[in-house]
Amino acid sequence: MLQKDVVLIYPYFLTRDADHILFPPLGIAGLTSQLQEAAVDAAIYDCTFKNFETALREIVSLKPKIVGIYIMATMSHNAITLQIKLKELIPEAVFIAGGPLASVYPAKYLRHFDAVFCGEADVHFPRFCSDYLRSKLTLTDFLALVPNSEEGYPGLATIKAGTVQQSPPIHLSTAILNSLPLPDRRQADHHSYQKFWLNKNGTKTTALMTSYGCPHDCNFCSRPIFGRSFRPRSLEKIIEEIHVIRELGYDYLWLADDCFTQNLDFVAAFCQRLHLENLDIKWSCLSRVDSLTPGIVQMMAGAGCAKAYLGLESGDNATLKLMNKHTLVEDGVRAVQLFQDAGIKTAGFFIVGYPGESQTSIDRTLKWALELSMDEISINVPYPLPGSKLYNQVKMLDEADWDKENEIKFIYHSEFDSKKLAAQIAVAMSKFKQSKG
Ligand code: B12
Repeated sequence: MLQKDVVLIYPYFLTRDADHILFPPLGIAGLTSQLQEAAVDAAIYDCTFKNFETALREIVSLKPKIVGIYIMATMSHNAITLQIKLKELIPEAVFIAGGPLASVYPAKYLRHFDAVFCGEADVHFPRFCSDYLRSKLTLTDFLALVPNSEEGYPGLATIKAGTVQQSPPIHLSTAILNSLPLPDRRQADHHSYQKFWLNKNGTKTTALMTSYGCPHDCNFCSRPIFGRSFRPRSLEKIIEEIHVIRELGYDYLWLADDCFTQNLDFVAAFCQRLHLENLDIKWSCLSRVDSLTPGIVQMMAGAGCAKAYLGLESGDNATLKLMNKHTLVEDGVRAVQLFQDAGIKTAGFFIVGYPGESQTSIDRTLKWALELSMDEISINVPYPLPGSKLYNQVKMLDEADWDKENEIKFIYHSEFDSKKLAAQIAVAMSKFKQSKG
């Protein structure tokens, strides 16, 4: 393998972790294109289809000067183990962490990494790598010249004189986001990803972002990277990216936006354009249940939307209020009907055991989840992600760890009995499966 200046690692191992949904990582693909545009030789190392030992050997063979590791919930242990082993094998390399979990716990990851980039790392992380590599300085000497302010590298956290120093992260403007090169999708193992999806549901699915951020403030949600400022991408860029995706052989898009139906003018423009381009591609998206119109849902169907994932959360208006969801049960009923009428499949997310809700509210939610006749449902207990209001509201268990997948188990001190709730959820899920034949 050729030597690389920067290697960006996605520390997810299909062989070691539970199998569910897989996509080539988009964040590090974007950063890689930006590094390449800045004439920095960069590679993506996606561990998904590798085993740990092969990954270590192949990364070391690239002799990177900078190793960047993405960290989100469930990947913390893998990321730290990789960093420790790689540091033994390539001690001269600089190790940098980024991504959603690293962004909320920079001090924790600075115990292992030389630096953490918090929040949106576009533009500033590639600039940091390029400046550092060109400087020929040691990292300590280079960092000594960097101010801890927006004039330095927004989002950069390091340890200086024994204390954590950080430049506050910033949200990039729509104009800047639209000026970025498309993510480098060429390096992904498309054969393995497509084989996985064909076996799973007969499609060849990959992820695409059409917008960033969500202005809503649901208490259980954390928005560690893109925050509350909704920024749609330019349609030109989106369509160009879908052409690339089609050329790579994919036929189905998972729109990974925080909330795709946030701005209905944008949704309408996207659907019109997709329809005109005749790209012959189906897609799914995540939608809120309020403010939809029959017209927009029909346009989505006409443009290839095959499934909408709806954040229904609770069948009880008082609980929706506790969640600060700003929707009503009636909005949910209407939204499910609109999608069903348009021939779009529906999947619903429900939460039971929310702090402060009653047993009657839980029973109502479980009953409602079955009554809606959706195509897929997912029911879980709250999962307070760091950065969410819920996280600050509850007392986390000492053993709560972000490596565990979201199983039906409280990771905080709850007033509900998790075994009883898990049994209730199991009954509801089994009735749901029976209803689907
Ligand atoms: C697609 C997606 C998935 C996919 C796969 C992830 C993937 N391949 O990217 C699937 C559906 C499998 C998934 C599953 C889960 N997900 Co998810 N997912 C997303 C989603 C919707 C989009 C990710 C994406 O592509 N973003 C677009 C790119 C451009 O952003 P990015 O990856 O964050 O990259 C930017 C920065 O983070 C940074 N950066 C990224 N990598 C690096 C590396 C370095 C070195 C540096 C310096 C910077 C850096 O720079 C990038 C550009 O600004 C996000 C929400 C979101 N809007 O981002 C949630 C999100 C990442 N998921 C989340 C969660 C909780 C989960 C689950 C645990 C859910 C569950 N309960 O089961 C699972 C576990 C996954 C697993 N594999 O173990 C949380 C993570 C929270 C946290 N604090 O870690 C998020 C943020 C959603 C949320 N609001 O809570 N997810």
